[in-house]
Amino acid sequence: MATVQLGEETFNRAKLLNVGYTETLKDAEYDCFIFSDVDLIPMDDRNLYHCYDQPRHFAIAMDKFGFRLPYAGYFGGVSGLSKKQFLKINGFPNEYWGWGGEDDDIYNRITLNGMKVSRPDVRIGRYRMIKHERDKHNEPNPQRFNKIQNTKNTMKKDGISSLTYRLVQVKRYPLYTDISVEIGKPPPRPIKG
Ligand SMILES: [Mn+2]
Repeated sequence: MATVQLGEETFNRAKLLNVGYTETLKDAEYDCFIFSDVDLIPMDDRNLYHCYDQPRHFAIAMDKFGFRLPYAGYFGGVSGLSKKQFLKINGFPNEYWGWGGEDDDIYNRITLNGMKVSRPDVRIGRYRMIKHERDKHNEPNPQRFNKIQNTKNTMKKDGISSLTYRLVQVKRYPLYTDISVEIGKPPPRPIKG
């Protein structure tokens, strides 16, 4: 399943992943979900895409970070959760607009709900990222530092339980389904002064 955000509003990665989860379950009763950025190519076929007894972080050694984990709580790129693990954390946050922070929020959700992140060996969890410039409409989110301090308070309300979107197009191909959605825009920010 590939999910595409229509329109010209700020990009929202985690909300699109929630859409992917929801739409996938309309096809069959899947119990394991692998969430991958489009630009990450796994380099080692021992990095097995299935679910584990704890939420899995697969992309732990990306070329752009010198094939190392950039920091202990990193959960970006490619991850995998069972349906049970996903629901335990109320899915992913819908309110991270623009680049950054949503993966840290997901990491917080996992640890705050008494789970631990599972990872492959660093020699196995290697990835190449297809080189790209910063995408339009995906500027760094200046609210991200503040928001990841508040996961404990926000995760119960903001997540799969509060997900809304409008399905616009579903295109089925032999190996994947392409989904285009309208997911809205960030709330207006109060003007200081
Ligand atoms: Mn990238």
